[in-house]
Amino acid sequence: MMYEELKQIVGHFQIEGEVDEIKPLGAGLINDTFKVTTKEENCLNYVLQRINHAIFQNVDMLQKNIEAVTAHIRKKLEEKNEEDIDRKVLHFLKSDNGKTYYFNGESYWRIMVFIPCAKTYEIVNPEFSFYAGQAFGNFQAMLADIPVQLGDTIPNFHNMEFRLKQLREAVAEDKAGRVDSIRYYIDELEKRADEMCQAERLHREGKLPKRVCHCDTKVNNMMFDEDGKVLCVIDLDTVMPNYIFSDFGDFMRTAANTGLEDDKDLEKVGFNMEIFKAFTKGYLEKATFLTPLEIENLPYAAALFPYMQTVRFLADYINGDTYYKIQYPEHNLVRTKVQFKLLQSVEENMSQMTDFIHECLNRGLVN
Ligand code: GN1
Ligand code: MG
Repeated sequence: MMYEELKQIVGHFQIEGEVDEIKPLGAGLINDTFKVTTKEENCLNYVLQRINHAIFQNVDMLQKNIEAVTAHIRKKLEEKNEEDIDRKVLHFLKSDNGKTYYFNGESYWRIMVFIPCAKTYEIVNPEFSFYAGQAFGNFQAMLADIPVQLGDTIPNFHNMEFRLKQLREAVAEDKAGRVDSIRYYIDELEKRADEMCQAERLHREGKLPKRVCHCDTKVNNMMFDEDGKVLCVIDLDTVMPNYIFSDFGDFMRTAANTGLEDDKDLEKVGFNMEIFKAFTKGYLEKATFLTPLEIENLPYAAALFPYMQTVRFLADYINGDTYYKIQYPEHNLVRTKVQFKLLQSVEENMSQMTDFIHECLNRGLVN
């Protein structure tokens, strides 16, 4: 997209100062993100995003969710007399139509304030993971009493039964003629399908609640300050009611993977138990609302997310790459292989994870 067009879009929002530069930012697979730098040194900088409207079909609901979530978190931080609140919760600007988004006849756009002196990471050490665990536990705790009912910005987003149904449909249609080459993965996924749909079953039986979750706790969706402390959680598009497994599981899937999400060298991919332990400690310390059933199932959550992501990447590969941004034709297949290798490594660590959770329970680390 041309600089002038982007600048015009920015012009529909009340920013401080004059635009100097607009450059691509981040590594998200769904939305397009840009950093808007202003000329004046004492003015704020901004983040401009084009919302992927094919995926987030109800942008009005999406932004209402985000406004409710950020307002609630801000209020909680103010009540606690926290310092530096503007770096601890996102702030979205209103456009000239009074909404926190702008439609230019083609796409939906939004602008938030760029948080200064903050960093995101693709890889974290155990110490940072501990802080991240506290931050996500805290995030869920702060949102536990949000006074509005949040909408499902993507219906059935982390519903494993639904994701398997989508995979099976993709296989039946075989739009890109790729099914024959990936039979091995389909069979491996089917072997585990029943076990992996446990959350949906527990929910139906009334044993597992839905709580407000972030639902995209990739390690790179968190901003850290100069000392490695978490400032805030970003990428709020998928904040919606779900099982807490989502936030625990997706962080493990990304942070405890010793390789990259699209590593071509599968030798590098594996599950790092030190990251698991550190994150779990931090999370359990803050997520004091968890039920024993939720806690006991955290190892299941660690397996569920690489499993679900294998299903999602594979389905997209079979469909001919219509959902995730790709950089080369086999990209979704490479991602599928990584997630599956990670899942196998999680499975090898299952009993160790369970022991660790019991240890935490026995040592009273859990309320
Ligand atoms: C997408 O937008 P991003 O890159 O943070 C996806 C997640 C996947 C992830 C895989 C709305 O997240 O669910 O886990 O890619 N978001 C959506 O990397 O589908
Ligand atoms: Mg992201």
